[in-house]
Amino acid sequence: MTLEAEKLMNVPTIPAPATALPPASSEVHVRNMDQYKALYEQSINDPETFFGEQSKALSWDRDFDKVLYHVGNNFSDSPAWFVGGKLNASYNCVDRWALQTPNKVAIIYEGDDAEKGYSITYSELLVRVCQMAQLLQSKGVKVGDVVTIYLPMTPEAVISMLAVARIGAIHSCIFAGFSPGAIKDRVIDSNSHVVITCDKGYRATKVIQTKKIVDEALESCPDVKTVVVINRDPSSPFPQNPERDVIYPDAAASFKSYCAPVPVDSEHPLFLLYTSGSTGKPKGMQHCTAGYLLGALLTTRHIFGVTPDDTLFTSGDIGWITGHTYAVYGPLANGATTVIFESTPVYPTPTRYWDIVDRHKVTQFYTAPTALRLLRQYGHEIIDKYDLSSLRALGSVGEPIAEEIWEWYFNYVGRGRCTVCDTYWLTESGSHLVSSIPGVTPMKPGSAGLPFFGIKPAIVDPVSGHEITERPAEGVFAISQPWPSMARSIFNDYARYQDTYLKPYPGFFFTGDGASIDSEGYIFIGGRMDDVVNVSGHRLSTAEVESSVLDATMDGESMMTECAVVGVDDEITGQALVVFAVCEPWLKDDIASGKKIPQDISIETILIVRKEIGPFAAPRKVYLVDDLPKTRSGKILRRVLRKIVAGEEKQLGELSTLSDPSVVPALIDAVKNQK
Ligand code: 6R9
Repeated sequence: MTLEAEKLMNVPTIPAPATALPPASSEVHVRNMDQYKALYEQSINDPETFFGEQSKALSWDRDFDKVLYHVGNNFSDSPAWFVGGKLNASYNCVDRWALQTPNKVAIIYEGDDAEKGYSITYSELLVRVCQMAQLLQSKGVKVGDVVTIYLPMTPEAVISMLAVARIGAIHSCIFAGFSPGAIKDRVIDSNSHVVITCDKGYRATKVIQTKKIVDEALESCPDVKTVVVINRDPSSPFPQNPERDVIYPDAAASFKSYCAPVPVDSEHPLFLLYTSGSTGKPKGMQHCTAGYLLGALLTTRHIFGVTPDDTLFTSGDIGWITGHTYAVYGPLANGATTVIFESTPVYPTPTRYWDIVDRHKVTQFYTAPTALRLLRQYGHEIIDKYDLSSLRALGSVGEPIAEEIWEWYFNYVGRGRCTVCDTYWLTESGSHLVSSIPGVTPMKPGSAGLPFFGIKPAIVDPVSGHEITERPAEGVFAISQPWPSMARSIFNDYARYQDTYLKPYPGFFFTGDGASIDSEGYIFIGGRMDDVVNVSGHRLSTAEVESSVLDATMDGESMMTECAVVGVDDEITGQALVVFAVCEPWLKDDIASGKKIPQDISIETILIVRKEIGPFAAPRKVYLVDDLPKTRSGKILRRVLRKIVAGEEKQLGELSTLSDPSVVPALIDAVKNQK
């Protein structure tokens, strides 16, 4: 075990024991550690009985015949959950509450201007979902078709997702920060013929020309025959294509206020969500209906303690899995209220989150460390004037939460009363894998906590591929038993799914992260073991960014012969991207003759990545270098580049595999000279 892992494991339990903290719900579902342990044991040793019982939380159109079906052991063949069952996700999230409590608020919307916020009740939500569903059907959308949604955090994004699910189609949400190139790739890969978008987005007074971005992307997507445009500002024009565009809400208003949901099989795909992996092409992670929905429902209920009386505020965008599971499906499947927030945490003031918690009596607040790091800079005094007493649980997601941020969150936002649920999970897992449970499991700062029901963690030796069973242990974080909300495939590419998750460590589902586990079973996440960089909680593959740099042209000619992208520590965003690029000979000549200035080329490269992938992916710095550190077999040693940027050139480690060691001093000079 490394010193670092040992250090982590010695972190004491925080002074306020969790049992002294209030549970996250007055109607607690898991009451104490003994009950957690008993339920956990059952969920692992007898998942069929456990999840069979838990599945009663969903409404079924047809009961399933078998809880878990798979051939052979573990993951060796696609496990299927709730086989033979039929249900509909939008019925579970909307109808059953609209029938029982029609006037209860389902969605609270907050944008830039708090005065212009509004709420939507469950009965109103049902009408809007039904009308959108019929509009989609009228445009030919059928069971199993993929509909792309490119929308900012608005109620219409939720309505669109649920409308797609209502008719048995599959939604593919694309984060509204993505650029035309990234949208095009995802629309084509998912074979979408229908896209739902809006005229404009609004963030901290900035107006985003959403429709224009989509139009640009769709220039290369001839198969898209319909674009549903949510017209948010009827008073201002936006580019229209009469042959393709359908304007909402006008076009939906003529449909009936109710249409029956289409029951689908448990394993029927509910959505695709594209995420980055080690290789360039983003993967369309495919989630199924019953297992996913149950995972979302149970984690929201048991970890955050959400009941129908609660208001959950998840700041994560619906373009990411956090928004899917904890801003949409989790809260609505539990009949609770969800806050959909379109603006930024610092607009108009850095107290926006606390203001929302206070005004709407938010009971569970869920955000990412990157936002907390930003807000912490403004001091805690500005938080003190808000009444945050409604809060019962605080969630953190996307990256490890550093101890000082954890303490700030716990002390000043939670005021020492709320458990910090450091939730560890990923797009592929569908719902939380590891977290503290308020009032149940004690918190250890630095640790995400204990596994959720049905999650059997394994620490695997990266070299031998064998599970390390002694405790404490450190290695690759894997899961050794199927769980209901795991992604079922990569869209249209099950072989890639197997190669990425099942084959690296046979018998286990590989998460991509390293971790350690202490003698009490507490899990400490170490970070990605592949070439994935986490910028503000957004997963980016270095290969994806590299390919956009390599595709870059200037004056019609390719700019770079090769490049390497690495992630470096960043105070606010957690990690930031740094590019090392080698210019094409013509560009080198132009630089040498003074025709081109290196700074301009660096800026141009940053702009190209912004344009190709999205503003959030903009590299912090582009270094123009003569060569990259490569092994004799041509593999780029990104580790060396990371150390050089971090100023740790004395700790470059083993360099004997480099084909040309003289590149190292040259790189160190380049980084110093291009500060
Ligand atoms: C939900 C989400 C997944 C990657 C994951 C890991 C990192 C997420 C974390 C965490 C440490 C936590 N990650 N939660 N690392 N502690 N509590 O973020 O999904 O966008 O797919 O990212 O994020 O590295 O592998 P996704």
